[in-house]
Formats: sequence, C-alpha cells, structure tokens
Amino acid sequence: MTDLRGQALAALANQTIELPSWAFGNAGTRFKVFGSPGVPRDPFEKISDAAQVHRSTGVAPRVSLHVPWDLVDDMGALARHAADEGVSIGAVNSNLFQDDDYKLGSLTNADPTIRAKAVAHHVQCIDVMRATGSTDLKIWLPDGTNYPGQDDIRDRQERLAESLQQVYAELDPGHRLILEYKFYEPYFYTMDIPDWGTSLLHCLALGEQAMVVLDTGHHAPNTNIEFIVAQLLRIGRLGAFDFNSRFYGDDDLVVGAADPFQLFRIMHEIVRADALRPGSGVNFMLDQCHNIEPKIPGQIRSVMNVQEATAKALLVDREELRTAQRLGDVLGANAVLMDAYNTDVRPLLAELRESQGLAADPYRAYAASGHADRIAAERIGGQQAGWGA
Ligand code: PSV
Ligand code: MN
Repeated sequence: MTDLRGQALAALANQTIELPSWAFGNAGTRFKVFGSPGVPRDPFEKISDAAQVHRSTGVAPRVSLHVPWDLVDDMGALARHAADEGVSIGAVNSNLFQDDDYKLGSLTNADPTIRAKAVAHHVQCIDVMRATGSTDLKIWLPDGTNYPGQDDIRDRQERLAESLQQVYAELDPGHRLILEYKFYEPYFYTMDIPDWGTSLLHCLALGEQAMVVLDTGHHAPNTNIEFIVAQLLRIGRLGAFDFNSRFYGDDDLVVGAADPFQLFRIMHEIVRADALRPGSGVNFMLDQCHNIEPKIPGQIRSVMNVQEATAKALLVDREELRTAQRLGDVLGANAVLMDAYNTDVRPLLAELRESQGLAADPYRAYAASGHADRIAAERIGGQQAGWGA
C-alpha cells in the first residue's frame, strides 16, 4: 500500500510560498486605510517582517517586491539585508497604475511616447532583478477602456503585443516574464488582459520565458479555477499563483478564508501534475493585503492555509481515485476526494514542523512571542508604508 502520509510529509517539507512585501504595509479600501502599530516604515522593515513569517513557518523564504514602492538607493543592500534575515528576493512587480500618463493605457496607449515610458519602467524593473537576484518579472496590466468605442480593441492588442515584445527582449536568459490577467477593474468595459486565454496568447507569442500568472481573486463568480490550472499545467505555461480570497471581487483577503475547498481543488490539480516539487516552474505566491487584521499573523495564517490545502491534496488516494474514475464510479471517485478534504491535517503539519524545530502552531506561537509588541515599541516615528507607497 502506498504510504500517503510519508509521501505527504516529504512533499510538504519541500514546499515554498512567496510573500508580498505590500502585505506588511497598511492597506484599506478607497474609503479608509487604517494604520496599526509596528507597521514597517521602509522596504528593509518589510523584508524583516517577511523574514519573521519565514522563521515562524519555515516555508516562506522569498519576498516579492513592488517597483517603485520598494525602491531604495542601493537595491543590492536590500538583497543583502534579505540574505542576512534568511530570505531572498522573489518576483519583481511593475506598477502601471499610479501615473497620470497611464489614464488611457500604458503598454497599450495610443501615444508611442507613453508606451515607451511603460516599456522603460520594465527595463528599470529588470535592473532591479539583476541587482537583487530575482528571476521573475511580474506584470499585471491595469489597462482597459470604460466605454464601447472609446478605443479600438484590436489595435490595443497589437500595441500590447509590440510593447511586451520590447520588454521580453530585455530579459536575461534565466529570467521569466510572468503575465497576470484580471477580468475587471480599474476599467469596466474592456480589460486588455481580461482572462487566461489572452494572457496565454501573448505568452505563446513571446516565447518560452513567458508564463501566465493566475490570481485566484481575478475571476468571475463560479469560474472553475482548477480547470484553468489543469489546462495551463498541461501546456507548461502556469508560471505562478497570486493566492488570496475573494468574497466579491478582487478582495485580496487571506487565502483559504472564503473557500478552502476551492483552494484544495486547485492544489489537487497541482499535485496531479507533479507541480508542487521545487523546479516545477510554478511559483506559489501570495498577493494579499491586511486591512483590519495584523499583518504578520495574517501572513502566517495564509501560509498555514496553503499548507493545509496542500496536505489534503497530497492525501488524495490517487490509485483509488483512478480506479473509481475508470469504473465510472461517480460517487466513489467523489468520495475519494472528499475523504482527503475532510481529513484533519493539522496533526500532520504539527509533526512536520516539530521535526524541523518549529512550533506546531506558528500562529499561536507568534501571538505568544511578544514580537508584535517589540516592533511596535521600536518603530516609532517615520512614515508607515502603505499599499501605494
Ligand atoms: C491588482 O489587482 C493587484 O492585486 C494585482 O493582482 C497585482 O498582482 C497586485 O495588485 C500588485 O500590483
Ligand atoms: Mn495579483
């Protein structure tokens, strides 16, 4: 009989989850951004907080940066600070949504000088990658239109393809361009990369170093996200996840909070494709903000939620599942999946963590550690970082 538990422990020991620097700054809605004590004042402190999440959980060794929010005079110094703290720099996110020039589009703008400016921003991001050892350039394109007829849908695609080609040409051999999609917001009639198909078409045209990013918050209600995962894995173009939860739209809430069953179904497709293993090419990143909850505990909880969904997916008895599927045993096959989903995997994860010298429950251990009070006492004065600065 297959030792599912043993295999799950081995796979979980190799799992890594990347944290977003912006999760540690203040965030909110267009109505209010709440401040809270101890929030980082600069990118160095954001990295230190991410490193604390890694120390607590053991599975979060990389931090995604956002340009320009995380720019410092010496990006190499930021990478060295990360290394001193035991983490490294992950994806570098570009920003095409906070400049007046981009009102009518950035990489798609009808004005060639604005397109050139957006391309140049990515060249700057690639320089940041070189200075920090990052290998992923992540592009979320906020371009789109609000009114039918506002601009020519097809021309915008052509301009986008050309701009992306210019960015792609700047990549080093070990770099990847990872391209996100989102079906609405900040524009509501068309988005220029609204779905995985559009992202994939651009990636295929660019070449092997271009991959799709799937943000779990960026789909219409009831979209079967695991189908998209299976499809992108099938053709080897799933580059990364932006994990988060949505109750309504692009909520960016704690992953696994709204629909842990969906997260399990996604991880089931990952395990099915053997894409959990390091080197599979799939970067498991969080893209979240913590508006009302404390940031470090919010990230610890998120990491634990991903681990729990992964553990359950690893416990699916795949042989039994195959047999039931071949026999056309509809309910039997479904039961195999549900048995795994309904397993309490917390003891398994506690065993894994204790074997690594970590606390069985990182969330409770952090709460009892006094770290939050310590940074609140230390971080007096200065300007707290926020989503957008
Ligand atoms: C905006 O929707 C967004 O959440 C995108 O998903 C990006 O990944 C992220 O912001 C950071 O730019
Ligand atoms: Mn995202």
